[in-house]
Amino acid sequence: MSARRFAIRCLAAFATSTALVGAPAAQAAPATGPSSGSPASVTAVSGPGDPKPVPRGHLVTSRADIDGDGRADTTTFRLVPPRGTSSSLYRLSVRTEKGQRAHLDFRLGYEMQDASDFWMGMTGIDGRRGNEVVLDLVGGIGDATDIRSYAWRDGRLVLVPAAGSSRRWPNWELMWTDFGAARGYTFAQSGGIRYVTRHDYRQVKGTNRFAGTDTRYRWSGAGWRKVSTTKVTVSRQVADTRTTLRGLTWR
Ligand SMILES: [Ca+2]
Repeated sequence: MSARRFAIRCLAAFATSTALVGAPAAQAAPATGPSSGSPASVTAVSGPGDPKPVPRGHLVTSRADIDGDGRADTTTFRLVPPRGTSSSLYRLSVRTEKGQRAHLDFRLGYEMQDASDFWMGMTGIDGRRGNEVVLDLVGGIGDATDIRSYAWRDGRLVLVPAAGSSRRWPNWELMWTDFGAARGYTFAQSGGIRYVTRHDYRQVKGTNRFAGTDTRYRWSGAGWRKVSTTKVTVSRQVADTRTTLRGLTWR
């Protein structure tokens, strides 16, 4: 997914994100029911470091290790056929290579919107073995993002809150320089420890420079722990490079 697409999606971020997005409706439970899907064309070309494009449709299937045993598991995100409800039910399901199952349900977006619209990919977010599932719960509607990461923990799928986020808004929050601010994250691994730096800048009035903070967090085992905050002033060009999720390997 390109930075430009993110930027376009940001236009109405303040107006629509809360109205359209529901919280996960259920915790992990045995996954049941048939899968549905209609793979067709492939989404827009992505650049280096961006999530990999997936076939458009009502079913996304991924093969990456999620429980940390090094063996590929099956993760799906799909539209559940509606039963007279106005919003659409989507289900994130995992079946591990060992045969363990869990799922999370979401009510999202407009009726019958492609499941692939919400899928970003699988990548290592936290400092634990195994990948996390990354979804954008806005799914391209309303020009906003609501990026959330989910991990496998002891047979359940659980939210991994973004570093520095609030309980109410645990998403990985992005903002773009076209809107007079820059926000994003840079992930890094050092000495076996997972770090992420949250960039949070505002445009300096009347200039082409952006000033704010880089706040570094480390994965503590139970969550992100703040390490340090540094004040920075950077050019617009540099700020533009910090408005995504950088340093991730998408699978
Ligand atoms: Ca596995």
